[in-house]
Amino acid sequence: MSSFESIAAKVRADQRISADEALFLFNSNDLLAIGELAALANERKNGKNVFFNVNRHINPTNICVNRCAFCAFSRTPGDEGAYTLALEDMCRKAKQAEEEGATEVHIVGGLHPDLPFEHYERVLNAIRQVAPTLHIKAFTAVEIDYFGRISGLTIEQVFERLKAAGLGSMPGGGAEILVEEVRQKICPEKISGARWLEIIRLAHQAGLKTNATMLYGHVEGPADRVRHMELLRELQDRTGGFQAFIPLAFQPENSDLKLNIKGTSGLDDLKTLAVARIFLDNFKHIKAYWVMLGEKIAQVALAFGVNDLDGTVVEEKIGHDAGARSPQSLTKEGIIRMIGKAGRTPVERDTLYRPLNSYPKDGHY
Ligand code: V47
Ligand code: SF4
Repeated sequence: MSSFESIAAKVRADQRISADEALFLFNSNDLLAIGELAALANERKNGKNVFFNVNRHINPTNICVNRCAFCAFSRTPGDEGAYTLALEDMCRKAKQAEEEGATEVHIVGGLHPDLPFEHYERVLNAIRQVAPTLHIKAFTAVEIDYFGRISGLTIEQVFERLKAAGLGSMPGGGAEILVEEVRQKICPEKISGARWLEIIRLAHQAGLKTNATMLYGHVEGPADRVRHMELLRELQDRTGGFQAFIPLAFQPENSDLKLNIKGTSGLDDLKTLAVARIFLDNFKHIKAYWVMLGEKIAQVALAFGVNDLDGTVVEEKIGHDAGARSPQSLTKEGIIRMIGKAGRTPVERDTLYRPLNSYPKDGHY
């Protein structure tokens, strides 16, 4: 039988908690006590430092053959609002980002029915040429699996080719909830949870760092969230290739998931981040993605075990097409102020978490 005290004793002694214990925390309403433990676990790993980066998102196309039920971003060819960016447009966005001080471009998009694998190599090569200082973090495991299918290449070969074209690391999307019964309800066309884990394992084997996300606040229950995180923790024990864990709060507008919900509660957001921080003892970074959480919850999350606020983003479509109320973009100064006002030390990082600039914790924000 779990009790809060026995779990707290483990966390204080820097010991791993079990899946049952994580579930116990999810089922508890003592948010402040959970938050305090998460803050302890985080401080041990990261001190007072909170990371952010200056980045820019580019979504090359919203045309997608999968049409996941939760996704308000995707379109079928011919639908109103369907788009595919020209190579020149992507290059212009990347170059402008570099000129404005970005260090990373984050590229993810739909699974386009007609574009060949070579198109994606061309995108990476072209961006690398016009904006050579940008780190290219691109393509979810779902896209990588698709590239394998449309090209006939093995996943190992896909990674070799993309790395040769300039791929630096991968984001953590497409994980959703890795439990099959949940996937069948929210994204039946998408690769299985087991396949997502396999592609990520191969990415790590190819020397690419990745993140891991978790889409929560829809049909899943606490046990599904815990199982999801347990699968990630097991893979991280084997590869060490994950950088950050990023819970994504489901935005319910304009999606085909007809749930009578207005979105996640602030309490659930904070508890999810805190339990993740405690349970995922082999992940260094827990990221509060302000786009889905809103700036205020993301800031409060810094007292609940979070040590990363993502970045400036600049142009966000996936959450905003689904009704996210956050701005499309934050300035670097705005992020520094959010972190500084929470009593933490803002640290600008590059994609691989090397510190670039840090700002005083008690500066006048
Ligand atoms: O995989 C789609 C999610 C993901 C909705 O790795 C939705 O640094 C909420 O993975 N409500 C893509 N979420 C975005 C993503 C990401 C974002 C920021 C940083 C990183 C990183 C990764 O967006 C998808 C899906 O899970 N998503 N629709 C929605 N309605
Ligand atoms: Fe396509 Fe990704 Fe949207 Fe699913 S979540 S429909 S795979 S763009």
